Amino acid sequence: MMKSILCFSTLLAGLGLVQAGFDADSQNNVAVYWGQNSINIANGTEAQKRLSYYCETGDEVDVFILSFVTKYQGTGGYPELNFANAQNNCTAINGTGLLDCPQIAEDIVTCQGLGKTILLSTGGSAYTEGGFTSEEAATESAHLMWELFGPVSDNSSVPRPFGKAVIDGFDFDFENIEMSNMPAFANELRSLYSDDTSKTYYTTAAPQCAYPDEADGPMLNGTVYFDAVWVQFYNNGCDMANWVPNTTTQWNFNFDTWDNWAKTISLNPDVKVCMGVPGDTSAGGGYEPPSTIGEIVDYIVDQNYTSFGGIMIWDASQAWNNSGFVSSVYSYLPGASA
Ligand SMILES: *[C@@H]1O[C@H](CO)[C@@H](O)[C@H](O)[C@H]1NC(C)=O
Ligand SMILES: *[C@@H]1O[C@H](CO)[C@@H](O)[C@H](O)[C@H]1NC(C)=O
Ligand SMILES: *[C@@H]1O[C@H](CO)[C@@H](O)[C@H](O)[C@H]1NC(C)=O
Ligand SMILES: *[C@@H]1O[C@H](CO)[C@@H](O)[C@H](O)[C@H]1NC(C)=O
Ligand SMILES: *[C@@H]1O[C@H](CO)[C@@H](O)[C@H](O)[C@H]1NC(C)=O
Ligand SMILES: *[C@@H]1O[C@H](CO)[C@@H](O)[C@H](O)[C@H]1NC(C)=O
Ligand SMILES: *[C@@H]1O[C@H](CO)[C@@H](O)[C@H](O)[C@H]1NC(C)=O
Ligand SMILES: CC(=O)N[C@H]1CO[C@H](CO)[C@@H](O)[C@@H]1O
Repeated sequence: MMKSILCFSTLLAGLGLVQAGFDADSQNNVAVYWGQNSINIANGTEAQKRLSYYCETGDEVDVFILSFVTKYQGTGGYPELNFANAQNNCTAINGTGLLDCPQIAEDIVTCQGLGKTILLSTGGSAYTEGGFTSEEAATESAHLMWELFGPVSDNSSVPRPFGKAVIDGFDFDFENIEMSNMPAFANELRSLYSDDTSKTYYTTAAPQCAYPDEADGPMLNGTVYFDAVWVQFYNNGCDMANWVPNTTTQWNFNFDTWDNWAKTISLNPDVKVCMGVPGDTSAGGGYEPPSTIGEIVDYIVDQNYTSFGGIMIWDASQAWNNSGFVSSVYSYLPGASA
């Protein structure tokens, strides 16, 4: 058994397929947010490109997180979407804030064919809805999200933004806002995952490193089963810039807190804690070059923070303009194969 597994991974490495989707047993997962064009250039070579471009050129990336669903209960009672410049390739769906995005649909299939896990994130710093007024509204919305983005159902007539493409799970990235009734939403969605046994669906969140996280806190408090969290170790007093080399006593950089959260509070004690980093100097405060990220990862591993699961990068547009960043960061992760 062991031997055939080894042969299989050798074969994959030989083909140059270094990564193949989210792996809960790995410490070298790489997740990248796509959709918000954070480089903020509308046209030209530096602007965000279509999703498949990043999947085809990002061998080291396991997970792409599409951002963002900006509302759960928007115009016409449907969720709303925003993909920055990528939505120029979508059309509005009449009577809703949804978008019909055949190119993203095509690219989701292409990316999944390359082994990538594709998640859909709700939130972002512009999210202002604050969750749901009741548990009933939350569970109803979970069913609608599943119908819109989960497996295709013959008896459903909802306008699916990605057509027949089916995402691999849902991410929560709520910031600067108090959220109501989110555990009910997340748990209902998770219970729907079992409707489709043809593949594994994931639930993830991107809290700030300051603990407890105000916005995602109620979901992280032992109430919701998360497969991974992409903790934002940027823009905060606990971020990577506050890591001090050559000491085990870190006063501010707080990966220890999150490792402890994983092992003692998280509903899933084997949840993976991935370190969220900015992809370039202006993608977020506290940018560090790959070599420093590598030193921080060494510290995390030396401290036996075994919940560590890899790196999250915000976002594709900036990381790709920062030549070599993604592959270099990957090379410093435990068990990296290149
Ligand atoms: C929009 O579509 C064009 C034509 O296929 C493609 O080259 C471009 O990368 C797409 N842009 C985005 C941001 O998805
Ligand atoms: C959009 O829907 C409204 C009613 O919901 C209808 O009056 C209108 O004609 C529709 N527009 C298009 C372009 O389909
Ligand atoms: C569609 O049918 C399936 C069973 O085939 C059922 O579980 C599901 O609730 C139905 N969905 C809707 C929207 O009616
Ligand atoms: C988490 O749960 C504890 C105990 O039930 C409670 O005291 C605390 O306020 C909760 N924290 C958050 C962020 O929800
Ligand atoms: C501090 O640690 C770094 C690696 O993290 C090492 O390269 C350097 O030599 C150390 N410096 C001292 C003074 O120990
Ligand atoms: C590292 O942590 C794990 C639990 O996560 C524990 O089983 C193991 O004994 C620890 N190893 C060391 C060297 O402390
Ligand atoms: C993109 O990368 C180039 C080359 O390093 C750099 O000169 C430019 O400032 C970057 N663009 C942005 C918007 O960061
Ligand atoms: C030539 C070209 O691609 N123009 C686009 C530049 O960006 C604006 C704003 O996003 C689009 O509306 C144009 O189509």
